[in-house]
Amino acid sequence: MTDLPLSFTPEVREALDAGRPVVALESTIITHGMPYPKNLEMARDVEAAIREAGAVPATIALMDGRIHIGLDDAALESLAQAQDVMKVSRADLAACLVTRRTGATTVAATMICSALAGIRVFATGGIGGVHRGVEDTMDISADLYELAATPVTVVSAGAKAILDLPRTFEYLETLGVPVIAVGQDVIPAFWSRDSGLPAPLRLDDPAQIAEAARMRRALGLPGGQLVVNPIPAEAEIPRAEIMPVVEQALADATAQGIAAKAVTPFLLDRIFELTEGRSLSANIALVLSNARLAARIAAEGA
Ligand code: PSU
Ligand code: MN
Repeated sequence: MTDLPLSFTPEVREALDAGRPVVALESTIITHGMPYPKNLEMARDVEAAIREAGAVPATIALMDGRIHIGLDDAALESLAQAQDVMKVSRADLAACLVTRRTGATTVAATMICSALAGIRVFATGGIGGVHRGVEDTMDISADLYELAATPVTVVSAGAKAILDLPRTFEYLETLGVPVIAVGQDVIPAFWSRDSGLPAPLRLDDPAQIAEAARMRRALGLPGGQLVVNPIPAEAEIPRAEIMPVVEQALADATAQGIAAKAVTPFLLDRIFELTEGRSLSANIALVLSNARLAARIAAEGA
C-alpha cells in the first residue's frame, strides 16, 4: 500500500485534530478561473473571511507529488502566478501526483482530497455541469458525479450560467444529489440570484444543513450535498444583462473550436472581457459569501 500522499499545514492539522471547523477551498478557480493578480487577492480574502467567521481555511493543490491541504502565503502566491498548471479532476489526480506536476484541483478533485483529509465542508464559486450542446459534445462536468459519490457539503452559487442549467439540475436529481437553496425558493445562477428554476430543497439555517449532512451519513447515503447560495444582491448581474454576454462568449468558443477542459476557462475569460471586469467582481463577491456560509456550516459540525 502506498501511504496517502497528504501534506497538511500545521494550522490545518491542528484544527482537524482538535475538531475545530475547517473549510476546504479549490485551486482551479485561482489558476484557471481568474486573472493574476485578482486571483491572488481573491484567494487571500476568502481565507481571511473564513478565519473571521471562526473556521480554518484549507486551500488544496497538488505540488511535488503531494496533495497539499492548506497553502501558506508563499505557496498561494506562486500558484496564482504559475503557468502550465494542470487542471486536475478525478481522472487526472493520480497521474498528476506521480508525474509531480503542479495541479490545481477542480470541484471534483477538491471534494476527493477534502474527504481524504477529513474535511467535510468546501466553498467554491460555481460548480461545473452539463454544457450547452451536450447532445453533440457529451460535455458533462465530473463535478456532478463527484457530488453523488463523495461525502462533502459543497457551498456554491449554483452552476455557472454558461451551462445548460435545467439539464444540470435534472441530472443532479437523477444522481440523488440534494440541491439545497439558502434564503430563497429558486436556484441561483452564479452571477444572478435567480435561474428561473425552482429549488428542490431549501434550508435557511446552517445548523440544519450540517445536521442534514450528519443524517445522510447515519442513513448510509453516499455522496455530498450541494448548497446553492445566491450572490449578494448588491453584486449581482441580473440574468437579462448577463445572458446576452454568455451567448456571445459561447458563440466565440464555438467559432474558435474550444473543447474539453479549456471550455470553462475560455468562457469565464471572454465574459470578463465583454463585461469589462464586472463578471469578475461578481465572481469574487459570491465566493466570499459562499466562504462565510461554509464557515458557519462547518462550525455547526457538518
Ligand atoms: N467556480 C468559479 N470559477 C471556476 C470554477 C469554479 O467561480 O473556475 C472551476 C471549478 O474548479 C469547477 C470547474 O470544478 O470550474 C469546472 O470545470 P469543467 O466545466 O471543465 O468541469
Ligand atoms: Mn467538461
